Amino acid sequence: MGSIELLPETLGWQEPMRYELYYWPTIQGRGEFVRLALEEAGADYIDVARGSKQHGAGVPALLELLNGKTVERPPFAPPFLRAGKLIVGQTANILLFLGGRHALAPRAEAGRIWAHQLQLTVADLVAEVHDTHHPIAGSLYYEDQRAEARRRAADFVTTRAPKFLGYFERVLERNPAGDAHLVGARLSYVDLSLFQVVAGLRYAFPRAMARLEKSVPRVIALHDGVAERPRISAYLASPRRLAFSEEGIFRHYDELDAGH
Ligand SMILES: N[C@@H](CCC(=O)N[C@@H](CS)C(=O)NCC(=O)O)C(=O)O
Repeated sequence: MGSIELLPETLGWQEPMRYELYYWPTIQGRGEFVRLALEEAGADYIDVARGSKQHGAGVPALLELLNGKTVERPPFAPPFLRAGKLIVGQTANILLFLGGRHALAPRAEAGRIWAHQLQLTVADLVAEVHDTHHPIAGSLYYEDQRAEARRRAADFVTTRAPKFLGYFERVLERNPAGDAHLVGARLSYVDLSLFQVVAGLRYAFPRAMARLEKSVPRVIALHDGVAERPRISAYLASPRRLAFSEEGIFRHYDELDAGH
């Protein structure tokens, strides 16, 4: 992976440092939004929980920071990112941090806040996607909430997914700098996240997406453009990109897709 960055002295480091991403090792999940930003930035990072226990990594290292009694600012849940002494949690907050450091967001405040606003909207969408298969409780098996999942997913594919994707389509349409990007004239972390949303929705709800895609051509064009970026296409073809599965957030249960 690419360049080594210097963190500003105000954050307490002068040494070149490697980011440590902490996320569940076997799924894309919310960690994927961070991975995509790190990959596009060519940042030097390790995916700690995917490393081996012998080298002080693996899930125990993640749990140590999550549950450790001495962490002054403990994250609530993965993903979180360690940058030297700083531990940053919440996907949208991690991206706010990385966006500023790797030119993946505008520098000016209005643009930065706009990007963050859109990312928080992605987070809302992700939570609703999760709830299509776990509408009652994350601690229960899907099989224990199938009836509720069917009702929830039916509303998601007919009402919520069109509303969210239609919103991002309008944002693209109204961008004064052109409809290739959500924010300004350049790629931002929000574009990377919208790519992931489209890829995930296609995996989870292929029939619903086949219908919906016709009404959001700019969103689909953005997805395709991101997939073709050299660092992203290399990442997608690499073993670092985990496959979608029924363990992650975007799950394919045929009975939850449209037309059932
Ligand atoms: N709002 C947080 C949600 C984090 C989250 O829910 N992480 C999941 C994995 S994707 C988790 O492990 N949650 C445990 C829990 O909520 O108890 C974010 O966007 O990062």
